[in-house]
Parts: sequence; structure tokens; C-alpha cells
Amino acid sequence: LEPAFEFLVRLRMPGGICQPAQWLVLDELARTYANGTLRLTTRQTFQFHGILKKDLKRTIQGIDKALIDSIGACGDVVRGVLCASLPERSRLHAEMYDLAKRTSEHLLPKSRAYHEIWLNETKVAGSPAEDEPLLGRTYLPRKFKIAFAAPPSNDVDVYTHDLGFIAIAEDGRLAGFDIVAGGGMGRADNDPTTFPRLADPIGFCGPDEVIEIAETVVAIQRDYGDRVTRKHARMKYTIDNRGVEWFKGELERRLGRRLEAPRPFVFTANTDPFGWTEGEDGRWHLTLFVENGRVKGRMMEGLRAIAAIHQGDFRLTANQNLILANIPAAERGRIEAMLAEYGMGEGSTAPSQLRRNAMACVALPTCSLAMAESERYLPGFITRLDGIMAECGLAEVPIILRMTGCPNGCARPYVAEIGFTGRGPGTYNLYLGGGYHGQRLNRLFLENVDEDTIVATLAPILRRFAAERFADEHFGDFLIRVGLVAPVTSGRDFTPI
Ligand code: SRM
Ligand code: SF4
Repeated sequence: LEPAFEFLVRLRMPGGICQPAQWLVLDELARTYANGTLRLTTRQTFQFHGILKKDLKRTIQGIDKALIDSIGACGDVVRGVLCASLPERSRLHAEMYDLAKRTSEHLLPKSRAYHEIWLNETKVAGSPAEDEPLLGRTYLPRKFKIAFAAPPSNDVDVYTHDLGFIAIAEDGRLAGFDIVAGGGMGRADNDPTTFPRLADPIGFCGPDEVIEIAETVVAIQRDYGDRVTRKHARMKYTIDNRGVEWFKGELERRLGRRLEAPRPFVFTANTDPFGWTEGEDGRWHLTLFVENGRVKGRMMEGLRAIAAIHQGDFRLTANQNLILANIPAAERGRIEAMLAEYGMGEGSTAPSQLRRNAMACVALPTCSLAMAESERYLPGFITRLDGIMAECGLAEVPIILRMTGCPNGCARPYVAEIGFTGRGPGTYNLYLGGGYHGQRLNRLFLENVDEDTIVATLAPILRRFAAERFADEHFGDFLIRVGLVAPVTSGRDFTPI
């Protein structure tokens, strides 16, 4: 008799767009085969948890019927491609979303194994090397992540990606993208040779060069990435070891042309703008707060009811939230009434600034790598911190706080103004001083401490911030200005050896 093995299934949904009919299928699969919840991830997709081995095939076949797949959602391949959510700038979004989708599709493994194993496609023998012109017989040294950002929003945290494209709009149209490369969050406990790193600017390209550049960068990493030490196999280490100039030179050599210099842009936040916005085409969009991305209970029922009548689309954000996008003006009242009925309307309790901008990874009980709680623990911890924020008069000041149950960094904690990574049951490392819009890594402040120690440390710092901050100064910037935290200037500086 075999144990009742259970699995998680992650979907590939580039850019995070899901049609209402697809939502209804996923909702039903979650209730039939998973643990009755839908989990919105930090990479704009869904995860199902708790699927028993015997139901795995049926679940994947159900996903396929909704025209979604799980190909490349895990493994040493190009993972799900992120795209700025941008509901109100529909023209720019349409161009970027199309590119994100095409980039994802272009870089997928060509193997039919997924279809043969899960969808009963007839098996065909073939040489993997011939079938995989880009990935070859041994695929990539490690996972590879790509994002498309649209300034002034950095909602996709573009600097934490192996490869990022930052949209440059000129005279209201998409002129092209600044290319950034070499970012990543993951590190290993007690191993200072591993570190988070922010992507470096590489150049500028036109929209029609994006797929060629993405393919070429992936090929460079395929050829030069570390295949000996797995902890060192991400592209951030390839670039860190060989240098940005080497990387740029290699990219230009393979492209056979020079890249233009990056163009100027400004990011102002990596958060989601909550509430209603009107798009340039007169349609309406509502960004809903979903605590740590877990859709369950009354919210799940309400979203099911809305999906049954919604004429637009659902958009998952890289901050684990959800946008009801493209609602015709005449339909807004009906949606508002349904939101109120299911406890998601204006009258429902508004989450604090701290809570609405926070993220936690899944961690326990499903993540086998977790060293401490995260998703289940953060809500209560924020309630405690909210008390201090209110006492200091900071209730309306946005501060980016992120928590993960281990150093892998699935909620991108190393760019948060306040970051936590789990060290053991009930204990965390505390990191401070990240950039408000994801532009600076934070620094280790306290190691392996419990909640009381964290609160006793943060409370006086927050009081000082309240008393001494300049108008509109962000918490991370303040910590650096007053010298409480030395700015981290590079990946290697994160944990100096
Ligand atoms: Fe992650 C592994 C969950 C985004 C870095 N991540 C895992 C696994 C699959 C654990 C495992 O390998 O056994 C986790 C499943 C937990 C569970 O029970 O669901 C897991 N990662 C997640 C999600 C669901 C977190 C969330 O709360 O939303 C995110 C799913 C993304 C998706 O839809 O594709 C998720 N993971 C990230 C991110 C953030 C991002 O990509 O923007 C990172 C940091 C960025 C990066 O890659 O550098 C991230 N996950 C990792 C790592 C460390 C990689 C490294 O370079 O060291 C691992 C472990 C590994 O790969 O060995 C990991
Ligand atoms: Fe699991 Fe660690 Fe990722 Fe959290 S950060 S989901 S604990 S691997």
C-alpha cells in the first residue's frame, strides 16, 4: 500500500491573465481535487495544493480543457514570464502582454512529454538534442526568469529577474525596452557564497528584437552557467563571476550588432494600486487585495459568482493580488453589488497600508523547504505591527514588508524595506533598508530571532522614523540616511565574506 502522496500543481499563465470561463474551471478543480483554495503566486499564476497522486492526471487534463498548461512552470527551463498588470493603459499593455506571451511560448521546451504523460498523446521516440534546438540534451543549468515592467510601476520587481525588459514609452507609444540582466533572490542558509543580486542595465532594444535577445541570453546562460555547483547555477552568478561587460560583449557578439545605450525612465513603486481605475478606453478595473494570494471561503464563492457574469478578464498581479479588469461602465454597479454581498466591497474592513503591501510565501504546511511559518503566520504578526504603526501615526505610510519561510526568497524579501526569512520554528532573520520600488537590496539586521525580539527592535526604529522622516521619505531610504543601515551596493556586499 502506497502512502497518500499529495502534490502541488503550478500553472503557466504568462502575464497572469485568466478569462472568466477559465476561472470557473480552475475554481471547480480546486474544490474537486485540491484543498478547496486557489493560491495566487508571486509570479502571476495559480497553484493548487493537496492534489492526491491518483487525481493528478485528471487535474492536469481539466487544466488543459481550460486551455492552460503547466509546462515550464517548474524545472531548469524558462519559467512563467511576468508582465506589468497595467489595467488602465490598455494599448501599452496589449503590446507588452503579446510579447510576454510570445516570449514564453518561444522559449518553452519542444518536447511532447507533457502531452504524452498527462494528456494521453501517442508517444513518439526522438532524439532530445534534435528536438530541443535551444535547450539541448541537458536543458539549462537552473531555472530562468523573465519579466516585462512598465514604468513608473515596478509591480513585477524587474531587478530580481535573470532577464528583464523595461518598457520605454515615447510620445505615448512603445519605443522599446531597456534590458536588465543578472538578478535573482535565492540564497542558501549559512553559505555566504550565495546571495541575492539585482539585475544590471545592459542596453536598449526595439519591441521586434525582444524574442531574439531573450533567446540569445538564455543560450549564453545555457553555455556558460555553472553545471557543477547547483547552488551557483543561476545566471546572476554567471554575470557576477565574468562581469557585466563580458556578458554585454558576448550578447552583442552573438547578436552580431551593438546594443543602444539604455534610455531614462523612473520607477516609483512596486506595489499594486488598489481600488477602481478607469482605463483609456472607458472600461473599469478593480484591484482587490488577496491576503498572501490565498483565495478561499467567502472570497472564493464571490469570485465564482462574479466569474459567471464578468465580461472582462481576471488579472493576477506579481504582488499576489487580483484585478477584475475590463468591466464595461454599465456593468460596474452590478459587480460592486456582488462584491458587497460577498464581503469584498467598499464597506468591508479595509486592510492597513502595511498589510495591503505585504507578501508572504506559502511555506508550511505544504512547502518541504520551509524552516518557519510564513503565509499562515504573517497576518497575525502584521496585526501586532499595525498597533505600533498606528501608535506612531504611521498608519497611512506605505512600508514594504515581505516574509519567507526559508532563504530561497519566494516572496522576494531581499528587496523589501522590512524583510524576514525563516530560520527555525518561530525564528527569523530580519533584513532592513531595501528600496521602496525594488531598486536596492536590504541588509541583515538581526539573525535568528523570535517575534518579541523583532517587535522590541522595530518599535523604537519606527518611532524614530515617525519623528524624523522627511515628507514622503520611504522607510528604507530613511534607515540609510540616518545611518541605521549601510546601503547594500551589490550582491557580494549583501553577505560580505
Ligand atoms: Fe519559489 C522553490 C513557492 C516564487 C525562489 N518555491 C519553491 C518550491 C517549489 C519548493 C520546492 O522546490 O520544493 C515552493 C512551493 C511551496 C508550496 O508549497 O507552494 C515555492 N515560489 C513559490 C511561490 C508559490 C511563492 C508564493 O507564495 O507565491 C512562487 C511561485 C512562482 C510561480 O508562480 O512560478 C515562488 N520562488 C519564487 C520567487 C519569486 C519570483 O520568482 O519572482 C523566487 C525568488 C526569485 C529567484 O528565483 O531568484 C523563488 N523557489 C525559489 C528557490 C530558490 C532559487 C535559487 O535561485 O536559489 C527555490 C528552491 C530551488 O529552486 O531549489 C524555490
Ligand atoms: Fe518554501 Fe522557502 Fe519558497 Fe517559502 S521561500 S515557499 S519556505 S521554498
